[in-house]
Amino acid sequence: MSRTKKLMTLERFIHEQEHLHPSATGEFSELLHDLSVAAKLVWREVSKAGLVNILGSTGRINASGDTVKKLDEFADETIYRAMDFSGHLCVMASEENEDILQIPEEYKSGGYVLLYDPLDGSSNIDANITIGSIFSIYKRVSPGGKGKLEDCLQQGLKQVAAGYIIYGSSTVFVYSTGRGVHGFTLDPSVGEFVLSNEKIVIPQKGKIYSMNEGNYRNWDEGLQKYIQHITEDDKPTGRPYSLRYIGTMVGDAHRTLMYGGIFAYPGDKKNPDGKLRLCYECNPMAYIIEQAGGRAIDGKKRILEVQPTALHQHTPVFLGSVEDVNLCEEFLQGKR
Ligand code: P6P
Repeated sequence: MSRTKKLMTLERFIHEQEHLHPSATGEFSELLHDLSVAAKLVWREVSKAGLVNILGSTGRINASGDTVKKLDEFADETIYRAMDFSGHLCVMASEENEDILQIPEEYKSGGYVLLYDPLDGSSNIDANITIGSIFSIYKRVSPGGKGKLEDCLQQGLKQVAAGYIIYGSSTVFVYSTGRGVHGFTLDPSVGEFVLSNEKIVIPQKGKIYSMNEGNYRNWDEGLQKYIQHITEDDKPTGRPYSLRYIGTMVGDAHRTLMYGGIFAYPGDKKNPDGKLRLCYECNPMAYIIEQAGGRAIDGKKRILEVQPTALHQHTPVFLGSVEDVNLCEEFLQGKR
């Protein structure tokens, strides 16, 4: 019989990874397990969104000024409720909530911190375009008891794990704990995430750029020159690049991870810090891209080195293949 790919569930993989850390207590594995349960519950609603009247808006506006869609609210509550009783978290923070989210009094406070964007790209829900959930896990830094804001405002390089669930043509759980990036595809018939992409490595160079060129006229000159450069017709140097952009960071970043190239949401004259959130979107995605061998910068420095000062602060972001991000950086810094 031909040696097919090993039938490894996310559950089993998490526990195998745990054994690689002699000091592991199993807390971390249980956290990731609970997240995978939340992911399946969100998937169940996302996958039938067109059938059940949970499309449309709640009429609320979230901390980032975005209109909150019903599915957003469902995903936010589902993740919180799946994680709050674990006893492993001292505090959570969600992109949908202005302030940090305390663990209910009746549950034990633990040594980890969870930040999450429950449903990234929700403006695409009604058009059935790929959306996703994003998460970051940190160790607490406050001494004990209830978690604090300082636990949630850590540099991205302090993440002990990060990842996302992408609800697309299939549902894939992608994560890293610092030992490479791995993808697990949901098999709905058995309700298990099964290993589909072990050790994802991003290509050194791609042929796709992914940014909202509708903002081109507001971008700084260096970025405009970069776009002009990569869209010139020069076959020997692999140009012109193709533009692919769906307006869901999880989808655009996942395609960049799998195919290579560059994704960016730059700052511009109107919004110097861009639109994407440092803590909920850029840090986890930067962690994944770097773990896969790519780069993630804000135009001046590593995203993971930025010290957050506010939960919902925005940052410009340029992430993807090393050669593509390096070249873009040269144009941004006026070296080309
Ligand atoms: P624009 C979705 O609302 C989101 O936060 C990211 O997922 C996505 O990359 C970006 O905004 C899209 O923004 O301005 O291009 O519509």
